[in-house]
Amino acid sequence: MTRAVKRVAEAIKTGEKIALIGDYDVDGVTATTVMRELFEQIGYPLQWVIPNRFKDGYGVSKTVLERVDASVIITVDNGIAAVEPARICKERGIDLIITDHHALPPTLPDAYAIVDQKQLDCKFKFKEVCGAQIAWYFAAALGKELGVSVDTKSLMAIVSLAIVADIMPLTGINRVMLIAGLEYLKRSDKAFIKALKRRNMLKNLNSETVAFYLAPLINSAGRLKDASIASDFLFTKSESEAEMILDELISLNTERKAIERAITKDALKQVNPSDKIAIVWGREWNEGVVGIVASKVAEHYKIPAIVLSCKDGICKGSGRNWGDCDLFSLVGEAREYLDKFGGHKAAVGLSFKEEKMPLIKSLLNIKASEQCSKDFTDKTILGTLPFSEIDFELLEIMEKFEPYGEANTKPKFITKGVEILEVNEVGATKEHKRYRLKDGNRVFTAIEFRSKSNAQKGDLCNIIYTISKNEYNDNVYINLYIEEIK
Ligand SMILES: [Mn+2]
Repeated sequence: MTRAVKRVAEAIKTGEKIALIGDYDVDGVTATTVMRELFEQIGYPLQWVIPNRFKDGYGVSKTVLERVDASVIITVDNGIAAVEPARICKERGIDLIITDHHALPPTLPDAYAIVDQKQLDCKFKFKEVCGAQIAWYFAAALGKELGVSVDTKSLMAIVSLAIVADIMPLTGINRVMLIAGLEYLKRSDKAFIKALKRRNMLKNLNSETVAFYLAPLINSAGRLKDASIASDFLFTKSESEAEMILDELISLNTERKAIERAITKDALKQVNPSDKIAIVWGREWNEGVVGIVASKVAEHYKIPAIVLSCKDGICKGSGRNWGDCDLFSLVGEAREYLDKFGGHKAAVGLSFKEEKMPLIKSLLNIKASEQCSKDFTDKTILGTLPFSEIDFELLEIMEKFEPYGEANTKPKFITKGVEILEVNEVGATKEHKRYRLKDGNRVFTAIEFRSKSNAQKGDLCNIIYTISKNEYNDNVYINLYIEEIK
């Protein structure tokens, strides 16, 4: 970090051109925006590029390098595997500064500086942080090096989105930065927050609304079109511009959902019941949604899943973990057959030649059966709970442990022998169900999203669920969210 910020400070003092290369997911978009804000605060021009998923692919590539004209290039949320681009930079006399958080490949790029907490000799205590957090530390360090005061609170507000979206464990520094960041975000006068509020689309700002609502919205730009739109959304100081971009993001997100639904349907059909890892593919599936489809397949079959889009003999895709596997080390077993590979325990990105598919499929299935335990039990279930124990006091205790997310999941409970008083299909496509459930003499309303059960009125069931407080017309209600009913 010291070497990196000294070089950038020198470039600023001597008036060199500086370029930034980001990434198209929420983490990369956020990290890019943090750096844009930083350079705006410093008052120095920054060229910035977020690679286009469809035209450029991931990370520093030849096409991206063609678009920048600078003697110093900084990467955020990518670069740790950029061996070839680093060589090209060196050849052209460009000092490449890599800031990344991903796991280290066997060969590191020959860059001017590498800032990645996963490096073995790195003393930074927290090993699971996201790219935007590394960018934030970079911003603070550069401000210090230049003797300029940087508004790190405003930057942390944006970083909080990435901590949730990049599925960082919500423990240690991540928890601290998330709580503080969300607080700054709530109080901030950022144009995109105002735009969301004006549309009545942001009643609560917490880790759940970020994960389920804000993150998909921001992601939709890179998945379908170009992630630069999303960075502009977070960056703009103009409310009218923020509202215009918001309209575009909303329509991209709607389109994304439709594409994703169609591909998920196809993908689910390809999985065999005996598979230990689902590896499914389609001809020219939209590369922007394969990651989400992978998490849907993983969730459905409760095994790790890789979803690939194949075109011109090359398959590119994303994997999502399930259970207690380490997906990065699992898929790493097939490294010799892969052209590109990167990621971490929970998610990977990869590409390989289509002809290698059968080989990779069988190899990873064998490795998965060895490395991923079959009797994975959901450690987030706290225990059984009779309805008589569900009250506002319990909710208050649960609120003290917020924000919930990865490695600090919202507690789930089991109640056995619950009677179904009423069941209704709800939602535009009737895919969700609303129940009235009775246990002892207490009755609660429960929601099951994307219902998989066919439990009927009058049945006695066992349920796994989380508890939420909902405010409606100035009244406060307790609702159950059903994970499983059977
Ligand atoms: Mn990332």
